[in-house]
Amino acid sequence: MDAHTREIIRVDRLATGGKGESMEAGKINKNVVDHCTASEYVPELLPQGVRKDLKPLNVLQPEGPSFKVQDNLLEWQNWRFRVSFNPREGAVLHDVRYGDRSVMYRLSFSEMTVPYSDARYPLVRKQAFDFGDGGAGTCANNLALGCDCLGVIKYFDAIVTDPEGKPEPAPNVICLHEQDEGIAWKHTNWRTGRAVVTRNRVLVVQFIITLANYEYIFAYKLDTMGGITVETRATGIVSVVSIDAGKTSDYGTVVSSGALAQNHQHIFAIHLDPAIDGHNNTVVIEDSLPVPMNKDTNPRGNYYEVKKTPVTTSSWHDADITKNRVVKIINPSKTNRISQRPIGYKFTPMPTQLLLADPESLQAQRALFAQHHIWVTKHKDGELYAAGRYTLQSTREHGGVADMVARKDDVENGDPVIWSIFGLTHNPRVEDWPVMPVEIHELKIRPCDFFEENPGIDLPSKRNETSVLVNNGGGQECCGTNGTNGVNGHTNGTNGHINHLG
Ligand SMILES: [Cu+2]
Repeated sequence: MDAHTREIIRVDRLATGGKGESMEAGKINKNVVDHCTASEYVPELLPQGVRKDLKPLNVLQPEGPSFKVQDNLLEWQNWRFRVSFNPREGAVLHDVRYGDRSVMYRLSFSEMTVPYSDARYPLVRKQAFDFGDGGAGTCANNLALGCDCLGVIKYFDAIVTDPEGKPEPAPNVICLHEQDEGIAWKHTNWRTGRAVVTRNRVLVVQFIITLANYEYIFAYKLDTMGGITVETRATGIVSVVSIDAGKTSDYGTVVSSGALAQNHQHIFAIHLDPAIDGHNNTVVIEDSLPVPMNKDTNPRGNYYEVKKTPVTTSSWHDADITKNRVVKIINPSKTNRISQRPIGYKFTPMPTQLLLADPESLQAQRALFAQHHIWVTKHKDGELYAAGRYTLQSTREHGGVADMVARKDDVENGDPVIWSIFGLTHNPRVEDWPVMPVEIHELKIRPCDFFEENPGIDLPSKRNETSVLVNNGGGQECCGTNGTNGVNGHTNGTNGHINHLG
């Protein structure tokens, strides 16, 4: 359609064939959906109803939450930061501090592209940029109590712009809550049997977007041991096209009679603007490498080398599991008193598959960011978008990370920005229909010689008084009496057979 005259110019008919068949649409089949079957996900429409044997699991916080909120300032377990919300990126964390020390200047979800792999026209054009095209903030859900998270919840409202450019209130677009995250650390002294166990807890800052068929759940999780996890969850309904009855296809999976879910990728970009005890930071690529046996330095062959390479110029890097590649962000002018190494934070770039489309293809040209796991650029105000500011109907990525890196800025001992790229190659399964179970990715940013001991060493190891034994509700001791861990030879002690380190 000509958008100005609203005149229909051409009708592109979709091919509905299978393996080995023409890329062109064949004879028009007026009964194209006759072989399709109904697929429901709304509970009251499910023919089998919902399962009945799941008992309630409640999160009770009788004394309220452990966080404090004042406007957009959040404080919790030594963490202190601000949260904001904008139409493009959704929720953003600012000025993240632990105690009185800065960790992160700005942390955000920057972009995501979803290129599809169906080679037939016009499906070759299927490629979403959820942040640049749709706007993560604009598409954010209005979250509801007792639905999207459990426990004591704080919601934040925001203002977005409507299509006329007018301000529009967006209620409950961010939720904040605490979550039990399993065991934080534990040790049982095998000589005395004394077990000390603590629980990790995370503060979750979450927002959820619905972009047409898909849902994405984005969360920043700050933990009680100085770590920050950036989490993405993909769910919703996979995108499908019609396929003739009985046929299969190389372009995807038949997930329901007549419905072909095409193969595609979801490639995310996280924007990390660190401030490790100030802005004077350096990015270091750390590899662990084998060392050949050598009579002077490695006489028995067990030694391996940890090689640290500072990133001096803006550049891209790729994950490498064969080298245990770690990205460290250090402050070269601050030394950890204990290790005598620079203080820092680190993360392991996720070794997920990068963009598969041919480098010359339109898909690849539009998403240069999706072709490497790590981009290191120099901070420049306003540079927040991995695929550039304007992605809608783009023909090439402009002003994205590839252009930023091409400036060859000096990034050592300056103000670097790191872009972490990861995602999933999603070749659908029948189980992804009619609505897809969450696919989770986590970027784990952890302190590395930032503290002088385990920052969670002072977590209480108190017995949880509400935990009960199955069936009788009795209170057998699991980790000691009076709220402390004690010697216990039964459930939590050692079994007396420890003869080896291990
Ligand atoms: Cu998918």
